[in-house]
Amino acid sequence: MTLRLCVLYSLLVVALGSSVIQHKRNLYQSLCTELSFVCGDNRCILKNFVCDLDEDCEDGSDELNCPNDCSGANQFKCDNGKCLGKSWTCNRHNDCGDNSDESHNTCYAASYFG
Ligand SMILES: [Ca+2]
Ligand SMILES: [Ca+2]
Repeated sequence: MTLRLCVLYSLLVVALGSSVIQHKRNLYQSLCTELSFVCGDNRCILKNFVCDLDEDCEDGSDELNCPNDCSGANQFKCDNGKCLGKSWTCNRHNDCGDNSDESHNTCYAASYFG
């Protein structure tokens, strides 16, 4: 019985962990705060998800009126010129193709000097 509970618990931890690694989904907030962006349907998402090249509002309103030169606060420009949402950086996955989203400079230096 104890072993069984332990196995169940482990599965739960793995499931929760992978849902974090699986980027962001089901990200509508139950409460809108000053850190929220209000979508066209009046639901809220975190401001960090605005202009990150990924439609998080159902109507895509978080990706309207965004810079198209990769200069947005929630965007990251790879060394090879590719543009990513910032949430794709430092996730241990080479999303740029040249690994610049996972480089030491991107993931550590910025936090020391930024
Ligand atoms: Ca977005
Ligand atoms: Ca990445």
